[in-house]
Amino acid sequence: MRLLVTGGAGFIGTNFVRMMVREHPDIEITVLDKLTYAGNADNLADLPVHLVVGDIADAPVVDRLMSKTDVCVNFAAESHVDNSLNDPEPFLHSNVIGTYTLLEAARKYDVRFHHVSTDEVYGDLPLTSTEKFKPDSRYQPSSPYSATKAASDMLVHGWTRSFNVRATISNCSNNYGPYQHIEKFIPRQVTNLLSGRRAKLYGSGENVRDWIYVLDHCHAIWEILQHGTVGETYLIGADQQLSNRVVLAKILSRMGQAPDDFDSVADRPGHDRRYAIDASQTIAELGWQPQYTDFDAGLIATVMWYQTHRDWWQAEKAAVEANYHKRNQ
Ligand code: NAD
Ligand code: TDX
Repeated sequence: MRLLVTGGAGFIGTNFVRMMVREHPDIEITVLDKLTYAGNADNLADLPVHLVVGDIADAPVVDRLMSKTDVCVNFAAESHVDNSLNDPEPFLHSNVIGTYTLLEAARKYDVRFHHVSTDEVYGDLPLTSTEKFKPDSRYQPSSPYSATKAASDMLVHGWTRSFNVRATISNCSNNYGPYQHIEKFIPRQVTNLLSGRRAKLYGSGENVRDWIYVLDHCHAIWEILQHGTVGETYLIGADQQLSNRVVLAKILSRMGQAPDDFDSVADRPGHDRRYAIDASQTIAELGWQPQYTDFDAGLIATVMWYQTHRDWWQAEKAAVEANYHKRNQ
């Protein structure tokens, strides 16, 4: 099988490509990645994969690569909500035009296409309820990021129904693990503490995220590619709902800091209150199950990864924090 992985030099894409090389060395992998600030070619440097540096919205490049593949998994996207509040344009380009460009080429060459999406397309849930997102929950995105991801999902639906593109979609909850960019919540706090800065909690910290270890997400995607039904949406989550305040307390404790050793900072505008995924349909249909269900163990492994991979993040740290600081002025 020839597999094209777009966005394969980012957080989840890197974990997916590394998993595939480890567990399915017979598969021929090409990565198409623009290497934005979030992509890092070094993540893949030791692997027998072909990296093409390019944009998923560049039709000639996409056409050439799609003509030579059997399957395409699309991880490529602008992925950070805070950045989308600051400047939405790159989100429209990569998430909407990029997905459209991939779909047109998948249609032309009849390539099996899997689109990696997010639970944020469903908006948020009240803090007090026990409700969870289901595959037929209403789309009501809150941010430019989630609005563009919702738009990309809709494009996939349209191309599947009208043009018979053999596509599936997965909507996953918050991932954590190695190779996540230090702008994101967990790695930001861990690297703040490792670099002598204080942790930063938005608003009240009561907002809840449903955490999944990145490899569980990657295994689910591989199951969908092998056994999923074209036209279907698969929800992926590990049922690990925790408030940001609780996650931060675990990080502080693990890293030997006092429980109150953090700054409460301005809240994110439009901040989604709670996400929760009901993955029962995915589990029933595919037999996939999350394996890394001990959040504390996964968090410790993640903290250790950032402790032992300073060279991966240190050069960027000051600029990422300066960027946050500028926005909060
Ligand atoms: P990331 O920001 O770490 O990586 C994105 C990658 O895509 C980078 O390597 C970047 O260089 C590349 N890219 C961006 N625009 C591109 C373009 N126009 N052409 C080619 N490459 C481009 O993101 P991530 O956290 O790994 O997320 C991957 C996908 O999974 C995204 O589609 C995201 O919406 C989705 N997702 C993420 C999470 C999460 O918790 N991180 C949860 C659910 C879904
Ligand atoms: O410094 C911070 N302090 C803080 O309290 C940061 C960066 C975040 N937060 C809060 C905001 C959120 O409630 O932590 C929570 C998680 O924030 P992010 O890491 O920015 O993730 P989120 O906005 O939930 O989106 C993530 O999960 C869904 C990914 O970035 C998306 O790509 C994915 O679709």
